[in-house]
Amino acid sequence: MSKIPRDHPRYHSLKTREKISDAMKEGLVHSTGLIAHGRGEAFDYLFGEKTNNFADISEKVAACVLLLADDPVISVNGNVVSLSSKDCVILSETIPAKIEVNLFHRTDERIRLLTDRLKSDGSKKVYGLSGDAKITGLSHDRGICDKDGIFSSDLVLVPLEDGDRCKALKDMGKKVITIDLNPLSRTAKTADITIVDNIIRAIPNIIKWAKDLKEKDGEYLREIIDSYDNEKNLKESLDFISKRLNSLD
Ligand code: PTJ
Repeated sequence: MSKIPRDHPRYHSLKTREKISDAMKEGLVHSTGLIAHGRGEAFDYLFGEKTNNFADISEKVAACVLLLADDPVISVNGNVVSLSSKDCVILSETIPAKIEVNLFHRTDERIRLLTDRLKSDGSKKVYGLSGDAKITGLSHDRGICDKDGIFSSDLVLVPLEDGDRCKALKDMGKKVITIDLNPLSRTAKTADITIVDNIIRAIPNIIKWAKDLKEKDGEYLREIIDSYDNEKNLKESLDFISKRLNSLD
């Protein structure tokens, strides 16, 4: 039972820590996932723990790109499932998009546990277990994927990872959306659309935008996408941090 009092000023942050720590004890999250979470928390603190305007714009554009894709896949790891399993399932149904478990620290046991969690949260089909294809040019286990999932997709949503998979996916001709609180990460700089926001807030806001925009025609969505500049958006996120650090706000 949680000993965190509701009136603690850091209540939500501490509850989230507890959630991810429990998920590690259950075997869903890898121990290094806690370190990744800490890095995210530090950036979230600098961003005021809210969805800023630049993030809201990326979330709207992400919804448009997902709605226009032929075969989109939401790629999930231990951290993503432990924090946002239900939201990932709702997003996959809203678009619709496939969900695939893709792990850096890959074991059959973790894939099974994460698949079971997504299924108990409502997902009818989860990809990732067969691992019958390879992302070209990746030597580590994050390169193992499903032929009918990530391998044959045209768009992949890749939240919470800093590494070389984003570039490898782009080299295969896919579009990539990432959710990453660190605007300086390799993935943040390589993706087509970088959402600098906490996944806990980002996925519900993409769902909201997707519901709002679902009935619009392709031309309307393409105009929103064409007016977006990822590099400019990343720069705005960095300007936000530097202004905040200079103003002691
Ligand atoms: O589950 P596995 O085996 O695939 O392992 C996952 C690891 C831990 C390897 C994966 O999460 C990872 O690659 O971690 P990194 O390299 O530390 O990258 C994670 C990125 O996500 C960092 O840039 C963090 O700032 C960011 N991040 C962490 N928590 C959040 C976040 N971004 C948005 N929302 C968060 N809650």
